[in-house]
Amino acid sequence: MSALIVIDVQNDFCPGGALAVAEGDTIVPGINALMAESDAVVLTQDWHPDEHSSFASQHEGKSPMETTEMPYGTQVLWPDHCVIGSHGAAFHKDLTVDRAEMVIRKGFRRAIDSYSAFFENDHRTPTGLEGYLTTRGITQLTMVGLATDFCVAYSAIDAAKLGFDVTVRMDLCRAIDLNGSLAAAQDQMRDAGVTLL
Ligand code: VGL
Ligand code: ZN
Repeated sequence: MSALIVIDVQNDFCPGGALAVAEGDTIVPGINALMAESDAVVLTQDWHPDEHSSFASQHEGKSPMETTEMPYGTQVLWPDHCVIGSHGAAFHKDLTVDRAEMVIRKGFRRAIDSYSAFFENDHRTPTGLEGYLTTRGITQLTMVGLATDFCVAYSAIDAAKLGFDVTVRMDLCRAIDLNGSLAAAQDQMRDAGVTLL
């Protein structure tokens, strides 16, 4: 059994959004088409409380795209984005959300960010998605969405480490590409055994 995992296709990651990814909206029609060919569809949704610790606004003297040290490691500080219940946190209006059987929200604990759909950024706290997929007998995953070099890459690497057969459709992803993060993410995905198409 296979599943299509659609990562964070939300208004804040599309042009006009708070953390806009260039061309983030252009992948929506292709993702919708791919849903029709998948046994199961899962959507992820970045979902932060308004004082989330990944927001630069919560750190005196820090600007977006700078980093800080958190108990779980180095964290990039972002503009405020995907605040719970906001328009920015909603899915892009053209995404076919009705086809999804599962929506997994992540990043809802103030003190810790969660790029991956499987584990929060401590690489330890599970989101529950592994159990959902496993109990449904799903072993093959195709990943698409935003952003290639953060939430897609972290999700794909964790999934491969957990033993899923993982393919990332690069044509249906778009990247933030902060200081070479796209090239680094591609290398790390390949090293983890992820197929990049
Ligand atoms: C993401 C930065 C912060 C993503 C989420 O979806 O890639 N990036 N929160
Ligand atoms: Zn976020």
